Amino acid sequence: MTDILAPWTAEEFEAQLRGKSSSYHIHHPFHRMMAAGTLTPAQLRGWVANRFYYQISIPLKDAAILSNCDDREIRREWIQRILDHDGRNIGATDGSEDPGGIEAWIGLGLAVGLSRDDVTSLRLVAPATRFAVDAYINFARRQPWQEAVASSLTELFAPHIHQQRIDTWPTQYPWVDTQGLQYFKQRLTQARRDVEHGLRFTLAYFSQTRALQERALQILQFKLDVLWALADAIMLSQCEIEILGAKP
Ligand code: AHQ
Repeated sequence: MTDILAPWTAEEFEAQLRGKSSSYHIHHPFHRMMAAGTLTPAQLRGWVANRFYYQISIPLKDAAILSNCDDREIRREWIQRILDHDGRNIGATDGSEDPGGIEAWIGLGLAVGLSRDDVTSLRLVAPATRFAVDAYINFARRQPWQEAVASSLTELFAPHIHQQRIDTWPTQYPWVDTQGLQYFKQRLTQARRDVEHGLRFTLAYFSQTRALQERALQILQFKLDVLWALADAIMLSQCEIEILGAKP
């Protein structure tokens, strides 16, 4: 059916993409509890420890896109995403370096009372967390790189959730060292820059036919479902810990 429909205009296509904001994980009960300040310290620590698996997987996802992508101009922009997370030495002469987002997320772990080993050992990561994140990474490895680019567009909605944490945690969770919020602060600019690139490409590439535009919406819904399933996994794993005691 979509083969005979005319493609949406770029404005209509972008509105369709942005219209999926209602499926974004900011509306998940766990994130609504986070914003309301009703998470226990253990639940907040569980979220930080589980989300670390997502954070360390993002560079693998982006490296998969680079390895599949034959367009040098795309690669020149996309590689910045790996550096944002892994960090790099900025000035070889003065030895200055950017420790990167993964290190900042470990700092978030320390700020909520976890040890570096609690976070980096991954021993607190629930099986369903791994399944949700691995589904995203394997999508990026196996699908055409153009589809993996489109899947990153859940970040259309990310600045809102990062800003929400920056605004609410100091009053809702005053026991958390505010230095730990650095990760969310740096993502505000990085996410906006990433989305500008990913959206520009997606609007151009997927606008060739209505079927391609519908495929882009399907891909975005898949990634929205990954983030929703990730929140499900974290919320349930915390219930299991409360019922069973410490993680077996
Ligand atoms: O910290 C996040 C991040 O680095 C990324 C990369 C991007 C992608 O390539 O899929 N998505 C993403 C997201 C991050 N944080 C999530 C959050 O709620 O803290 C949001 C998530 C996204 O919206 O996709």
